[in-house]
Amino acid sequence: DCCTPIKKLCWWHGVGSTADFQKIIQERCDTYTQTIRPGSRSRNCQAIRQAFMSTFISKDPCKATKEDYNSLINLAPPTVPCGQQVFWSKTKELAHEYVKRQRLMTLEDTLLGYLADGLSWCGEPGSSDLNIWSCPDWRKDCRTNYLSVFWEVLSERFAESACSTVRVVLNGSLENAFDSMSIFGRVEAPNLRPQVELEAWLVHDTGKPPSDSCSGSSIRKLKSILDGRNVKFRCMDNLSRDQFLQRS
Ligand code: C8R
Repeated sequence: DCCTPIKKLCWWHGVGSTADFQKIIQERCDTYTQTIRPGSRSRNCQAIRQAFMSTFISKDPCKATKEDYNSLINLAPPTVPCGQQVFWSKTKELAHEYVKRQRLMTLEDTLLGYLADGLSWCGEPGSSDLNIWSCPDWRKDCRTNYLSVFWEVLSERFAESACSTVRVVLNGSLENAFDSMSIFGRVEAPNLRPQVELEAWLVHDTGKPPSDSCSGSSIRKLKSILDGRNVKFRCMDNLSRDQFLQRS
């Protein structure tokens, strides 16, 4: 049993909750609302922190539902101005570098994405504490854990709100630059609205030949998901990381 109580704590296969989780959420929220986006409509960081905690505290860490996150997401929906949205898959650091140079935004540039980036959290039934020892792993324990469901539901809302032209930065150094099991593949691409235009950029490591291209089977798969939703698609390939960042 993956959840044998030892010292009343469950031992899962994933990393435990980030130390000082609440404090980090509060501090990041204050920084975001006061320094990073001071123009954004004023948000109550104490209420956001409390709403975040109550999504998972005292609950079975394997029984997260999208609904658990509704009230939190409604306090700070992950929307960005039309035409500024950037998705990524297996290119997190590059995508962030890219948006910094442009007036563009990833999910981590919205409040909830910024708060949660790089953190881990889970609770346990019958306790008001976070489990700092371990949290369920997506593969080994359960898919319906709070961390996975958070990114899925936040990404879904982010994709649903897309308008005009949006971009995705894909990793051209992988054999399959488009992964239909990734969050971009499972959640974001299938939730783009009709009439949105998606521009895919396949970017490979500088100094190496690309491993996938716009005519490869993984991108054809992406195209077919989008065709089914009437989403327009353009694809740019054979760009090294340096070329991509320079033209941006
Ligand atoms: N998105 C998903 N996951 C995110 C995330 C984010 O913004 N930010 C973080 N830190 N994570 P991957 P993908 C964490 O396989 O599956 C959105 C989560 O723990 O390289 O295609 C974003 O809008 C998650 O399990 O990419 C982006 O467009 C991994 O990082 C896609 O979804 C995902 O890493 C990226 O998700």
